[in-house]
This record gives sequence, C-alpha cells and structure tokens, in this order.
Amino acid sequence: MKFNTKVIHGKQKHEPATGAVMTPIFQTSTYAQQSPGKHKGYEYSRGENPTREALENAFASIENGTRGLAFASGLAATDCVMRLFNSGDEIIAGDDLYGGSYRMFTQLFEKYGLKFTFVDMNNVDNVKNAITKNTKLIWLETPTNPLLKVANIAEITAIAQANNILTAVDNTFATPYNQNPLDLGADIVMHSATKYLGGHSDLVMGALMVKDEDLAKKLHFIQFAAGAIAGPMDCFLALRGVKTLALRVQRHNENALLVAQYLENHPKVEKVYYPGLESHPNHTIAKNQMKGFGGMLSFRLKDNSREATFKLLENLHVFTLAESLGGVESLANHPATMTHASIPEPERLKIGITDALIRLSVGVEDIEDLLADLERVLKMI
Ligand code: P1T
Repeated sequence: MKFNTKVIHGKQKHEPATGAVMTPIFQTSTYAQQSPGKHKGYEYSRGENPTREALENAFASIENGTRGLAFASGLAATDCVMRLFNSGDEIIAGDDLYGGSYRMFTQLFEKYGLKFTFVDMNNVDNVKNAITKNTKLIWLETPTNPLLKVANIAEITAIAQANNILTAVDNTFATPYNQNPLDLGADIVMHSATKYLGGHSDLVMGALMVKDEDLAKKLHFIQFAAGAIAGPMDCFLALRGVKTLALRVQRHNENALLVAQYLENHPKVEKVYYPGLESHPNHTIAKNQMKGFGGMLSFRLKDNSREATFKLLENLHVFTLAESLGGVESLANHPATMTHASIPEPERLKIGITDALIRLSVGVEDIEDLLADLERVLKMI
C-alpha cells in the first residue's frame, strides 16, 4: 500500500457490529463481561478502547511500524519512552529541542538519576564522542524545533546499533509523509500528534510507533500502567485528521518553500532557516532522507531589536501569533518568550534562540495571502 492509500486505509477495518465506515467514538470507560474474565477483548478503556485501537493501527501504518500507541499529549509519549530507563542510564539528545522536551529531561528525569548529554547532532562525531558504557538511548529531533537543524538519521542509528543503544526520533516537524525514521534504522518514532497528524489545532495528543514486538510490549505496558492515554473523542478527531495528512502536507511543503524563498530574498531579512533552501547547511542530507521539507521555518530580521520582532508579530493578520504548529492555519511564534522560554537564557543564546528569532508554521492557505501578510508587516519595520 502506498502512502496516500495508507493514511486512509492502513490497518483499518470497518466497525464489525454495524459496518460503520468510520470507527465510532466508543465513549465508554468499561465493558460488560459474561463471566469474570470472559469478555470480548475489552475490559477497561485505559487498557483498550476500539476508537483508540483504530487510531493506533493508523499510527503504526503511516510510520511503517508494527505497533502504534496514542497518548494524552506529545510529552506524555516522550515520558513513556523515558520510563524504559533506570537510574544511572545515560541519554544523548540534540542541543536544539522543543523546550518542553528539554524541560522534562532536565527537570523531571534528571532527579531520578537519568543523565542527559546535549550535543549538536549535525556533526556525527559529537554523538560518537558522547557515548559511554551507560548510554542507552539517542533522542533525535530532526528537523529541530525551532532552528530546523537536520541530523543524518541513518548514520546516527548505525552508530547506535553498533553500540547496542536505542534510537528514538521525534518526527513531529517532518511528518510521516516526508520522513520515516523506522525505515532508516530508528527503534522508536515519536510525534506530537497535536500538530500535523491531527492537523486542525483541535486536540492535544502524542504518538509512538515501533517495529520491534518486544519494545512495543514494554511501551504498551508503560502506557497502561502509567495511564496517560488519549481519550476516544480525541482519537476520533485524530483519525479523521490522519486521512488527509498526505494532501495537507503536500500543500504545507509547497507553501513553506515559497515563504522561505520569499523571505530569503527580502532585504530586511538577515537569515532564513529552512532545510529546503540550498543555503541550508544540511540541505543535502535533508534531500536524501526527506520527501519534502515540511511546513516549518524560522527567520531573523536584519533589525535584530526586540521591538522590530514584536512589531512584526503583533501586526500579522493571516498568520496568528500562537504557540503550536502543524494545523491548516498559519501561525507565528516567538520561541524565546513562548515555546522555548523554559530553556535557561544562556543555553538558548548559545544555540541561537535569540530575541530576533521568529518561527512560522506555514499553513495551507493561498500563498498570495500569506506573502501579502508578510510583505505588509515587513514594510512596517
Ligand atoms: O504539546 P505536546 O503535544 O505535548 O507535544 C510536545 C512536543 C514534542 N515535540 C515537538 C517537536 C514539539 O514541537 C512539541 C510541542 N511543540 C509546541 C507546542 C510548539 O509550539 O513548538
């Protein structure tokens, strides 16, 4: 099955009782049993729910995995992965990450004895040099949030495998339409399904996808035992979102490339971060491991004052100033004060998340309206 078919039909079946083409919202916490322990495969909705099951099957299918798991948020999915490890275990992560992932690693898990080393994954030697006998996981975000850095997934997973280390890839920015890390050797794919998988900014959800059955069992046990599952109504919405993923991401890819090219040629713009631009330092790697370059980009103005940046953000009309990304509508974000405010300032500045950095989630509107919105605000600066 190819991707456009998979998002609609992958691992899906019609609802057996009625033949309903769309899996209904099974808004139930529990299921009747005929005799103690004798039931129809469903006992309690933390463990299993038919709407969640349909979505989890779709998740597995679109990332070429055997098993998908749906969580209450992207961070709940990441939390599930971290619970695989024990005190003393070490994790290597990229130095540019969603601020909430960084906050979870440093403020929640370090106190339980996990050790995190943050390295620039553009250079594979940095990953190699950070490996110790205690390293158990490489946590990879590519492209990264918010600087759109691209790491070579196949090269890093090969190093990990040679050292008996797991690799997990946060594939939120790329989407499964553009990039499939399990096919490049990763063990776990994570998504904030809040973003492109849901696609309509109407839910908060996380996803994990895996190929290996043993690993799937361990993660499923944690999902069940820790309990951060996605509810049936959200699962229904996400399943509906996934069906148009391919169509939406094609347009996100096209629009974001045009916005990136427009900004790169604008005299008031200092720098644009988008892996689809030839000027991007990892454009070649991105071209090799991605089908398209995604809907996310960041840029800096030549006038790097906070005033100029805020003026631009406050005056956009078609782009909405808001956290999050990956919905059909275009959003603008100021990482330093919004999504990445939980990263201590010296760390932020070291990697380039300055006050002048603006992040755009380019939606699926008409490109002429998006460019006109940007043209208008750039004239004001
Ligand atoms: O918000 P939640 O569904 O819990 O997902 C967390 C998360 C994980 N990974 C990446 C790459 C993310 O971008 C996010 C959430 N990010 C935002 C809310 C944001 O605006 O960047």
